[in-house]
Amino acid sequence: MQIDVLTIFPEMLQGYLEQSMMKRASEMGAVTFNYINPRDFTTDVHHCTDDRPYGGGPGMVMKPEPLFAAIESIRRPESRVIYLSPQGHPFKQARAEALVNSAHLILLCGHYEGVDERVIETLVDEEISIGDYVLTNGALAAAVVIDAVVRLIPGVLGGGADATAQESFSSGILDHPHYTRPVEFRGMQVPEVLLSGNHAAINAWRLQQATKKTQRVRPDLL
Ligand code: 9D3
Repeated sequence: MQIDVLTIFPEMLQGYLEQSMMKRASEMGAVTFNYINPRDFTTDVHHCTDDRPYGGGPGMVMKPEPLFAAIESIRRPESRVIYLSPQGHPFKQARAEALVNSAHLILLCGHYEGVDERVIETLVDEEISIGDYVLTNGALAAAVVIDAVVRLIPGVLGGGADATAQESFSSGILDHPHYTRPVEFRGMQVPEVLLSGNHAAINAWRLQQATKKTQRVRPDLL
């Protein structure tokens, strides 16, 4: 899988994508990350990527010319162009599971107030938001989407073929509590059932705990 990120602040993403699991994924050849700076596709002397909004109002808007030039220079028939913006579809695990089947993702990070609407109408296949809160720009959102997708590429996550099969959100509810040694810590005990060796009882307890937690914190999932 190839992932090209269009951003005027590539360093914001590089720091994250060059560590840990994302680094491992690119080292094993499961994914290739490229960074494309729209500034490199400007033709004016000051290399302007933004301009004032028609109709007035605060902030600046990313100009269409550098974004069209940048995207048209890298896009192929199999490319999927995703624009990260607060106006996008809320990002869910199901989208990550669908996107992992793409050969080429182009992630366009919003900066300033957003991008010229003609870019969205003409070049963007899908607009994604990572949640209902306000970020300063789309770079962190791109890192979130990339992380969620790349860890699903077979072999990237350690722990065998179905390491992602048992996890929270795949089952539709939150995870159960976890314990490790010591069996008593500052007077707090590990629940007896987990020491029993009775796997049917352990699974029943975990499902009950997960359901209670989901009811309490995320009733919308039930
Ligand atoms: C006043 C209107 N604001 C839109 C809600 C302006 C605005 C705020 C923040 C415009 C851009 C941004 C920068 N955010 C993103 O680019 C972004 C984002 C986000 O802020 N929240 C959740 N998901 C995303 S994806 C990209």
